[in-house]
Amino acid sequence: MSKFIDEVFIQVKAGHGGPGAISMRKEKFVEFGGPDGGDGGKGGAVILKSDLAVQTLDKYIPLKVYSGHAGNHGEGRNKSGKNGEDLELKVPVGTQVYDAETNELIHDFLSEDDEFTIVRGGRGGKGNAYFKTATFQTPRFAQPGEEGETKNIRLCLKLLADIGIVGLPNAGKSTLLSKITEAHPKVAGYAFTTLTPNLGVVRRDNDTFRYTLADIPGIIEGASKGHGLGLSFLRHIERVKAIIYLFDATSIDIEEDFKMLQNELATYNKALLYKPYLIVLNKIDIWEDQGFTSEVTKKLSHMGKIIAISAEKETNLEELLSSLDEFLVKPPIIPAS
Ligand SMILES: Nc1nc2c(ncn2[C@@H]2O[C@H](COP(=O)(O)OP(=O)(O)OP(=O)(O)O)[C@@H](O)[C@H]2O)c(=O)[nH]1
Ligand SMILES: [Mg+2]
Repeated sequence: MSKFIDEVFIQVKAGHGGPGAISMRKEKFVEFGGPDGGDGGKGGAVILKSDLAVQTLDKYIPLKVYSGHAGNHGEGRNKSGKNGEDLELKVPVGTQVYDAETNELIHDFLSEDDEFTIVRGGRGGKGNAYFKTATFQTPRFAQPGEEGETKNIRLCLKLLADIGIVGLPNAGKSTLLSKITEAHPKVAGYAFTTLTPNLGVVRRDNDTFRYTLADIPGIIEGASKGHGLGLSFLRHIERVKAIIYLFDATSIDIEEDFKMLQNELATYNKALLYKPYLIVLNKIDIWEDQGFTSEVTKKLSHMGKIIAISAEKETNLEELLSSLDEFLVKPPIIPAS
């Protein structure tokens, strides 16, 4: 199984500028050739680029230094040194780049193929030809080239899903994701089957309208204190437009479960409580008497909008999806000309 690394500290270091050359022209019949030392090349930058094919930060080695190449030396005959090659580092869409020292957000990769130069290469040094003046004909010195910038950064991946599914372990979150998207997350009858977030794409209206859904690990009471899998994965639902609170409809006290989930979410980030949400009661197939479903739904109606489903038996999924559609802006219908 591939790792799912969503946070890493690294150092980025741009290339040193190449030194300028000290050189004097040597020509036949010219007794004193003038200075012709070329400038050094610029150091290579380090550029971060978002790429849809990259899904995690697991290729980054913690604390490793990622460097751009140094610029080449300048040469005689006024030849400039070659610029150092840039280093391009690919990151997943949704990666945020922080200054590791100040914790300031430097850049947020919100779309694919976004490029950001994180450190610039040093300027190449001027060769001695540059320093020649009317009164100073033979400078025998050149600049050494500047050092490239260095930064300690923290890369932090926050998935850009439209809707997040939150619930206790075993509620059926992954089952739901597997039924309404093409994703195939692991499903099993024990707690903490899901260890890292899963993403799936919902395709609506003949694929003219799509949105992404994130299934995250189950949350238990005390998760904010590190119980279960903790709460760090909640960063992946920080940016969703809406939350599905998914419950096992047969659980003893859904209202209590809901309060617990909201408490844990609030401990992580209070803003999560202000997101629009939908309450979904799953596993209604377990009841033989379906009258139970409407009874429970009615009893809990003060908690918000409720939809009762069976993810496994695919009951009421269309009703659920059309409610989810309302959280998102559909693209306008362009009339055929
Ligand atoms: N009867 C019934 N069982 C279901 C339904 N949905 C899921 N299950 C079962 O419930 C168990 C847990 O399902 P998962 O989808 O793995 O649950 P989860 O919420 O992702 O669990 P964690 O990843 O551990 O948090 C599995 O045995 C599923 O087959 C349903 O609608 N009806
Ligand atoms: Mg799961």
